[in-house]
Amino acid sequence: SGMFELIIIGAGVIGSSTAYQAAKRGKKTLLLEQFDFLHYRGSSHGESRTIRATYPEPYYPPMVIESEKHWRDAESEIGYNVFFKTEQLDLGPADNSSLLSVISNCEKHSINHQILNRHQSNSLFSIEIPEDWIAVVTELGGVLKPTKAVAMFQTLASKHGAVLKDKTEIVDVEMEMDERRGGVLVSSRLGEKFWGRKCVVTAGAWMSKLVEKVSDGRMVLPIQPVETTVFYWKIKEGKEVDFTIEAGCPSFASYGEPYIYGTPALEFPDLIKIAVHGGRECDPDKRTWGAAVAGTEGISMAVGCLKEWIKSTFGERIDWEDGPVMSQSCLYSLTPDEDYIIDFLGGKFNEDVVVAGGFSGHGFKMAPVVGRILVDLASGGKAAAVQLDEEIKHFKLGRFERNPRGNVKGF
Ligand code: PYC
Repeated sequence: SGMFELIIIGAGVIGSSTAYQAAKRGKKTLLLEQFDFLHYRGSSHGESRTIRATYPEPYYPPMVIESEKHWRDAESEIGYNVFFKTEQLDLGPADNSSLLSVISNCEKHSINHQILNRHQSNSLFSIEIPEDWIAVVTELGGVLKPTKAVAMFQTLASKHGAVLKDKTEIVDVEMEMDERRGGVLVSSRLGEKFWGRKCVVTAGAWMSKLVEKVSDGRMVLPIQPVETTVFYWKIKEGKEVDFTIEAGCPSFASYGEPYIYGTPALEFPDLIKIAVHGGRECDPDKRTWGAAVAGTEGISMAVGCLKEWIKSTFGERIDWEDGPVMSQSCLYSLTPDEDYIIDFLGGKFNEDVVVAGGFSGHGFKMAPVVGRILVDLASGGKAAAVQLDEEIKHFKLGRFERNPRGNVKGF
């Protein structure tokens, strides 16, 4: 078959938004997925993801601000919403260095924010914090609907002419040897071959395995799959407080130890999502589900922490005594510094293969801007990388020390 300008391996939110942006720019695009589209085995499924512009690192807020525009553009094009906006409330000890950096980044990037003491937090949001804590309110927060958002990008990509193919596991990526043809050859387990000018690998928790395989063991990306579990808690009946977005409930994060976060009641009536950022290392192809996960020590510790936190923060408005009423699991792809990897793969692939992964549990919200960057990089090569340097310099593979075999060292 003919040559695609861009082949994208992995149809989670990053790959799907990349396919949308590439196809919209008129590029002949192929989006490949190893399982069924919209499957529940990776990091892009489910009912809610947080969006917030509050970051301790100065380089993420502009990416979130740009993403908001792209989220709204895609919504207008498809005709439904995937982004439910509300305020973001970040809580923590008044001297917490991450929270102080969040505040200085709000100042730096002109993000409207207000700093509240415990009395103001309690009266404005019915969220109680300790005496020596503060709460930072910003206007860009809320919830993204993941499965719906990925379906949106796939539908739009297809509308703009992209070819979408699922149940296609990729086992090899090679450079085309015939110089007149050029480009990259991508092979599936079933023996199909796809030919592209450029290739972008957005394989989520499978990133490291896939790159190791296609580089014949020479390149090992430091991306560790981690299984996390989110919990839903019952809002007690008959209480005056309304935890919906319509009633002004914010999305929230607590910069204590551990980092706890939550989103308003939206996806399930009378339930609120409150969870701990973190999880346990796993092999994405050998997961234990359900009861096996629920029985782990990590889960009981997380639930214990959450009960204490909910009791002191929301008191009797949420039923913490009986524990969560529902849980769902999902994968993170952690890098050692929890910053993303967005770079050319290098080696024999030079600039023809671009990798994007290691989103470390905080990438969903930024899928639109990452998609834009990936299409820029894949189309413009090294010259584009120079132009984008300010945006991508924190995401380069070179930051991980290389060992003598040329591998990128892990943890
Ligand atoms: O990006 O806000 C976030 C987040 C919270 C928990 C995991 N990721």
